[in-house]
Amino acid sequence: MYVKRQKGWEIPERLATPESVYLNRRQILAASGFGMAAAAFPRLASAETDPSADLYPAPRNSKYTIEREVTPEAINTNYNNFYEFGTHKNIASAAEALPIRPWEVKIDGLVETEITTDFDTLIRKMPLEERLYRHRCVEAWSMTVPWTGFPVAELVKFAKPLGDATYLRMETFMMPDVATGQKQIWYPWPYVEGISMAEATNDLAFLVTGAYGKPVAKSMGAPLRLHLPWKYGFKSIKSIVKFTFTDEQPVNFWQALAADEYGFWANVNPDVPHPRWSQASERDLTTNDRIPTVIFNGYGEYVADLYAGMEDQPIYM
Ligand SMILES: Nc1nc2c(c(=O)[nH]1)N[C@H]1C(S)=C(S)[C@@H](COP(=O)(O)O)O[C@H]1N2
Ligand SMILES: [Mo]
Repeated sequence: MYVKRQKGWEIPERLATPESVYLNRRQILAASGFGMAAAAFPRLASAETDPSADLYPAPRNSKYTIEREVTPEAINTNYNNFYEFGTHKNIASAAEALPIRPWEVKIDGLVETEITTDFDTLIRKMPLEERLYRHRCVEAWSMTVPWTGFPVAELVKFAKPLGDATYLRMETFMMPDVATGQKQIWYPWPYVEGISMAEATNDLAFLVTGAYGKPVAKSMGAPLRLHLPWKYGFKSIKSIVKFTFTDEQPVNFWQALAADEYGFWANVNPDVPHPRWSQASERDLTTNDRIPTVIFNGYGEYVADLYAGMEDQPIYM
């Protein structure tokens, strides 16, 4: 059979887990006798009553299909970094306490007019699509996620930033009574991240509202999180409540905590080790295999240009 040699992001669809595996997960669970699925997975029940549930599944953008198998939903929703709910990976049940409605999103800073909008109003103004993206954590594990969402560029268009805005700063909720990790005062809460305007308007930069064909799980950053597949995972801030357009480079959560280990740009590069470990390879959570890490996590053709002439800056930490 003739197989066309393809670029990293255009690997054949057949190599990705078929949609039915996750879109029909509920049917599969029911058919296999897991009639108590809603009790075993309380999130499935809440996803059904989510006011945005009718928006899923969204059409898949076939430009972003990839070579790896989609990571099973149960792994993805139960192996998380979400320090607001604990410093370990097993935060899924604690995160269920997060109230995600009503959810206000504020847009401020260097914009024509400040906007405060309800999440459900915002999402219905955005063109939702599904994309398969690789995710590479700075801790050297990775997974493949069927996200649903819209390009950050669409949010930028909606926000109408002023010409002097050069960065987009994003902030997570602050609710220490619910997210008890936020009571640990040695962390610089709330979680903050930032990207340049050139990055924000790059087509790959994606605001996530869903995953696995339904509203995104709380453990994965409901109702609105970022995903930047060419950067280390910590850039992909969860449960966003505020977008601020600014002319100052934001200091992110991990930078504020340990600037010698975590930088602003954080682009994936196997040849630039973290001060305490190698970045040359990663553990794929889907297969548990150790696989080589690729520069820009394999998305260089989209984003390498963004960093031309910036060799004097720490773009890989
Ligand atoms: N608000 C917030 N966002 C966050 C984090 C966090 O602790 N808090 N962890 C980051 C890190 S280190 C990673 S790897 C990803 C993990 O996303 P996942 O749990 O959906 O895999 O979220 C990122 N976004
Ligand atoms: Mo991470």
